[in-house]
Amino acid sequence: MILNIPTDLEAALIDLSLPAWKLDGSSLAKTTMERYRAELTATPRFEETVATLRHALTGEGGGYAVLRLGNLVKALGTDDDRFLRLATAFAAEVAVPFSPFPRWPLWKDIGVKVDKDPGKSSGIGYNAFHMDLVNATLPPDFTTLLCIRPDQLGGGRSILTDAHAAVARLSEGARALLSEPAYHYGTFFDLFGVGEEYKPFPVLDGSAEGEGFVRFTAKMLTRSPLGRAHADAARELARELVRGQVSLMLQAGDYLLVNQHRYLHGREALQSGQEAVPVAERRLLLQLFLRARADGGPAA
Ligand SMILES: O=C(O)CCC(=O)C(=O)O
Ligand SMILES: [Fe+2]
Repeated sequence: MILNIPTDLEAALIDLSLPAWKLDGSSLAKTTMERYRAELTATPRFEETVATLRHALTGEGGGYAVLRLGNLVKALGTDDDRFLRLATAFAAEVAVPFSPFPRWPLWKDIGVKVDKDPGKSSGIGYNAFHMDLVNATLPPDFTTLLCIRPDQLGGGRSILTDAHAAVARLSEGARALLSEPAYHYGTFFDLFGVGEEYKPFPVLDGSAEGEGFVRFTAKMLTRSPLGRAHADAARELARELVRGQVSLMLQAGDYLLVNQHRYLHGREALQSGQEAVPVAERRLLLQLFLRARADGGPAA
């Protein structure tokens, strides 16, 4: 769902000046979360806005949300971290922000590289439906993407699909194959806070229907050698994921949050002609991962 924030909240957030965040290991420090929370709960209608956001992500039928922060990025710019601190504060109301990549900053740049594998993170092609960190035993509970600049040529729509709804439309046979540990994808190197490498993994983990991860990436269909029957079952799932997809164009300041237990995400190809766009004007998203609190609650 798309979530606009109330005008009075917007005005109060623009006036707020949050301190720089601190990390505790690879997670946002508890002191920072408490400080941000204290500052934000004093703004008008903040509590009801984050309650709506949480419900969109974890309530019945939910799984993703776009929080529209366009007026905030317009007012604050991106020369300093003020806008990013506000986005971090909203994220921390959902779950604990963390970086699985020890040497990288909390927010990871996803820019546009014309010479990269087009189907991957900062490539220019179609980025097929996937879960982030699919080959970890504990993938991030939420993956979030903050749009700083959309593709000025008009491509790169975000795609989302309800993974459990797609699984429910599969044949029994396909579901049985997808429940076998016969899938693998990618490398696992120097990651933090996401458990161990999971290889091979089952797409369906035996949780009750509609529960658990649908541990899937359509990228393994072209990039990992899979047995014939298992590959066919995965292709059947990929087809259903596409059948159920929604797509949306993120605008500057839009913050997309995805509950990885329910939805898979991806990206349509960028518009051709990226070579002619100066690097500093190309599409730019910032990615942040979140770990659910043990009790599922919002408090820091
Ligand atoms: O470029 C996008 O919109 C999505 C990128 C993505 O899903 C990723 O890097 O994991
Ligand atoms: Fe992703």
